[in-house]
Amino acid sequence: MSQTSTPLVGVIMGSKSDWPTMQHAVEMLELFGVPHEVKVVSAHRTPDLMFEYAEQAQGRGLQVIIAGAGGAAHLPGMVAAKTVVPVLGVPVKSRALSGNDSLLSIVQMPGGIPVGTLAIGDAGAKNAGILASQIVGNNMPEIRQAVADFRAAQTKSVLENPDPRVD
Ligand code: RP5
Repeated sequence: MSQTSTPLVGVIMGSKSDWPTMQHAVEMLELFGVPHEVKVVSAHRTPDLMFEYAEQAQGRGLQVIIAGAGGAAHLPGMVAAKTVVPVLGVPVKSRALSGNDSLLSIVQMPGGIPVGTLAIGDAGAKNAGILASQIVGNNMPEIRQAVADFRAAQTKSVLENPDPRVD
């Protein structure tokens, strides 16, 4: 589904350099037909925009925010601090520390302001897209079914190709 539908999931990231990772979240949202939007929102380069985005998220109808960031990755936690819309954090693999810095920055939220933290990098972004679709799917049967179909296809693919030497 395109960005022209009223978005239910907001995908934000700290930098354009995060897009090669975060595109995997968007691929899943598109696969399941989840209306979404995509935007660069930087905690340290555009702090006012970050607060505005978080403050307006609920009123604009967003049900989940996926926030990806690398290094001193404060974007997911800061956004979560300003909205009760659930935030899923994706630690982007950093050049200096391979994303270990991003992971610890995002996952170690003090009790009281949760960020649902995914794995470092592409797998985390992909799973954030799936998880966001599952959350939205609680109230949208067609999206829930699309996720169930995806899971069934994955299972079938493994069961039909059990020999690890054959592609
Ligand atoms: C973070 O700093 C971004 O999320 C990105 O992962 C990292 C590096 O940003 P750039 O210097 O590539 O813009 O804010």
